Amino acid sequence: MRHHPQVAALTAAVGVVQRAKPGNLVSGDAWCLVEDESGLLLCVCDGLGSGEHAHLAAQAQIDTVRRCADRPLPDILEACHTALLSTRGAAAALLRVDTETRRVSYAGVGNVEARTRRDWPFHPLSMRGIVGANNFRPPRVYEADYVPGEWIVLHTDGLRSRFDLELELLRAAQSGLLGGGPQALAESLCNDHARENDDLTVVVMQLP
Ligand SMILES: [Mn+2]
Repeated sequence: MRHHPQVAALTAAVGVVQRAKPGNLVSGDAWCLVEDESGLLLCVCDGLGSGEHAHLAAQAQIDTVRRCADRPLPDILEACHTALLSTRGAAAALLRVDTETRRVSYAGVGNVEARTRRDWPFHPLSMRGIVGANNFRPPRVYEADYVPGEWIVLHTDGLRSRFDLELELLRAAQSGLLGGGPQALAESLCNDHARENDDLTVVVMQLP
């Protein structure tokens, strides 16, 4: 199922593929993109397990991110942790893109990952833990400068993480696929690297 309702009005180029585990009506993954004057905030999350209860945890995460979007990343995740205590919990990653200072920052907990090109010295890692579980601690925040046009992928564990973004971009450029922008790359990553038996969310962004 493709799903990119918020994307049309944005200056950032974003591609998204999201689909539920086969046999499930709802996905336990969720994502959102919030835009303000100074930039963008992207969240991708994966409610524990799958189905309705995972979906509820992921929606609580997204609701909280939208409500707290102007706060520092660790504060947003703390607020999410509180909001998710009554749920199963979720893995979550946040990416802030400050388009004025051309800085990006990332904070992640659990099995949601960010992938970047080798040449860009920004390789943020998600910390162990679950938002909404007792072992939660606010994660480390990774920051870097960026040049407009740079690529980043955030994905849940419905996508195998053993791909090389640099290589994928090179292949996509050579085959003409990159003319389709981030959406074409997101679909290609899913075709080649999706796990069969999990919810899947892949967000590809070309930074503005
Ligand atoms: Mn998952």
